[in-house]
Amino acid sequence: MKSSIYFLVLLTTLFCAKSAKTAGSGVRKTYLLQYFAKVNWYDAFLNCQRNGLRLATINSADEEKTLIKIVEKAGMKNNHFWISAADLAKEGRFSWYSTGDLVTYKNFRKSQPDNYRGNEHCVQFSNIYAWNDVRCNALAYFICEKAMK
Ligand SMILES: [Ca+2]
Repeated sequence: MKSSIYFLVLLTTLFCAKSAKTAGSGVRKTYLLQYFAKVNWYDAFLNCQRNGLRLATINSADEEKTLIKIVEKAGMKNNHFWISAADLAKEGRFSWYSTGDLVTYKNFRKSQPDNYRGNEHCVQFSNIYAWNDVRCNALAYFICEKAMK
């Protein structure tokens, strides 16, 4: 009962959220798409934290497949979404800032990451264009995740 109330509150707070379970990496998680407003990477990170979630990680091809299905189901195919990968601490070394783990599974599109003009340190996911490093103050929708117990 408590968890269903929490879920309702969550849905009210995170307008336009879409979720699904994924079994990748042995961790069950729920992805929630946020497409009520485009924000920079920092705001995306904080927004997830404020709602008891974390900016999304993608740790396997299976998890990415699940996420792609969620994006397609939501009719958000041609959009880019912030995920928590960034190389802010050290150029070229991408970490998941929401968990502190190094990024091991990667799906950057061809010729990315390119750190264009030396100013691209935050990663966006797209179901069509895969991953790209982008300026962290660019505006995009984002994806939060919740680890399931
Ligand atoms: Ca780039």
